[in-house]
Amino acid sequence: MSTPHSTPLGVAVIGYAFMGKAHSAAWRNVSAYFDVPEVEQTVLVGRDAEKVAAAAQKFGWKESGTDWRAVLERDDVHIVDVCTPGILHHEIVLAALAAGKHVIVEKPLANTVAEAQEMSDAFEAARTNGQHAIVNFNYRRVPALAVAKRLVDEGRLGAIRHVRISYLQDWLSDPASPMTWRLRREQAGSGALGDLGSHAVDLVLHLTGERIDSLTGGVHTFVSQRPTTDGALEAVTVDDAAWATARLSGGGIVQLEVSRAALGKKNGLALEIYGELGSLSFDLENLNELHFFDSRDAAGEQGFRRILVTEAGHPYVGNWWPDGHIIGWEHTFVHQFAEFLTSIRDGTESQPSLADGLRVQRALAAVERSAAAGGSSVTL
Ligand code: SOE
Repeated sequence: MSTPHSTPLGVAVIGYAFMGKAHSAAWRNVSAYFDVPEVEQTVLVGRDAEKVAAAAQKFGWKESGTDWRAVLERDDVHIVDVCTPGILHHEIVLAALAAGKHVIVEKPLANTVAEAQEMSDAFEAARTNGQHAIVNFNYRRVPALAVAKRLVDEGRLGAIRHVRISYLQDWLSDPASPMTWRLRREQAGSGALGDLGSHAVDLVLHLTGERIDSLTGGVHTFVSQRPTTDGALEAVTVDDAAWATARLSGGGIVQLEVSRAALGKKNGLALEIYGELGSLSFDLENLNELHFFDSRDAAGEQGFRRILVTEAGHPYVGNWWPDGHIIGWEHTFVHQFAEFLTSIRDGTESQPSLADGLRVQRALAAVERSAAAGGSSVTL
């Protein structure tokens, strides 16, 4: 039985690779920046005892473990956060819900519709117990996309006519890129379709607030075999790319395209929504910006305006930095400290040095001296 309001809420993350790392950073920061119940990074779980212990220490977890079932029995774990390959989502989520835990699960929810249905049904029962569960469609929480949602909900776009969304990556462009669990149907469920298409479909449904009533679509695999670690070739059993043309319940048309073989695109999520009254466009490569066209602007002054979504009134960003300080700004501090700690470890000179600070100071003082001298030239 969960204890939803006891604090701190103990968290267990299952999986310590890319998503485990990203979720760890989020758990580490969330209570420091947002007014939310206190959380505790109780335990990080993975299959390899040594590797998960090292990751736990690095990412700030109190403990590590290799047995997710044992973790579900603990009273000090209230939230179970599933960052495993898709093949384990169904089993772990059902068990976590049965154990009374709140659940976060990475996208896509499951490898099959049947699994997803069972998980969703299990949650319907668990919610009466006060439990909570989410699928981590994290792009909904990009501030610019939250503003997009607000504009659509306020009717600023009017009826939606077109949605164009593409999510393109290129890490599978090279046929020599090795086999991974993401390329095995039994482990991942599907390829770019589930991995990237799940985000794209969720954004379309979330932002428009409509249903997809019908669609035509396709999938394609460009490279059908890939090298394994021992040099053999293994068949790729998922798609490299997928696409669909869909009709929304309100009559709009959706064009959706996802690929992990779009050379040059590293993590390109682009979205355009065209409505009867206004239009929006967004590109994750410029995630602090939203472009908005309002047909009610004065004639002769119309055009897409760039909204820099960094102000206190915008969703989420006020909890980070003052107006105008983009998200991503905080990473420069981490980078600075990483350089500093590296130089301490390596015995190299730390920079920017105090001498650099002095140079700057001299230049500033020279400006004042020049100003005092009526703008005449001064030497440093
Ligand atoms: C890999 O393609 C991946 O990490 C996805 O699994 C994530 O959901 C996406 O946000 C970034 O790319």
